[in-house]
Amino acid sequence: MTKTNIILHDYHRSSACYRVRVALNIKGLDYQKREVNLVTDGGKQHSPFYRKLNPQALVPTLEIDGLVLTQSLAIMEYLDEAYKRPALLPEDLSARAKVRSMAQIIACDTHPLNNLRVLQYMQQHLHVLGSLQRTWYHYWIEKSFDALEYRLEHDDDRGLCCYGDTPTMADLCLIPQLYNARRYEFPVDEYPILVEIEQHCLGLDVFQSASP
Ligand SMILES: N[C@@H](CCC(=O)N[C@@H](CS)C(=O)NCC(=O)O)C(=O)O
Repeated sequence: MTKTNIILHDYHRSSACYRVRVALNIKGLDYQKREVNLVTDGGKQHSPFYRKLNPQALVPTLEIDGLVLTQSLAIMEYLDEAYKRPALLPEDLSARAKVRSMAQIIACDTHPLNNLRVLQYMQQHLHVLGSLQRTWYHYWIEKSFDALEYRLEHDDDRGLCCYGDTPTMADLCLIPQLYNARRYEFPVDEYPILVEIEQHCLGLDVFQSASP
């Protein structure tokens, strides 16, 4: 059997890449990393070479035997469909919707508001920087973490992870977002359930070897 050739265009601090690194680890897939440094020389994501792969100039991009995939949620879904076990989504239809909903709270409604290009735009075009930028950053994390903490507190399906005792896409989005929150000195301790899930996940090899 020929070996699958997998290349992850990655930046170690990117939380969207972190999601995909954990997904690849859970699936037990070997892959090569190609660093796309988002900071040096104005950001390597803007290079003509990289923009051909990913015209949005965002990481991650995953190449699998020449197939080019972008958008971390789409990549995780692809991996979950192509490599069934261990699964990143539960079997049950309504449970799958629940997990996707938690993942999207982070990936669709939090992370895009605090992304590097948003912060750079605020700084360069709107002259919002320093503590004002931090206020913005914290505000959007708070909105989502409040909602997630509440949901998980009232959800009987919660276990060691957001759903049950094994990591799903919800955890793959939450743990990197907690990493970002800590980086920007957001008071995560106000969210005991999220932190408990984080502690559990960070004890697992699949997260440890993916962490920034
Ligand atoms: N929705 C995209 C978001 C990707 C994204 O925003 N990546 C960030 C790093 S976490 C990035 O490449 N930022 C570069 C920039 O803002 O210029 C995904 O989930 O893959």
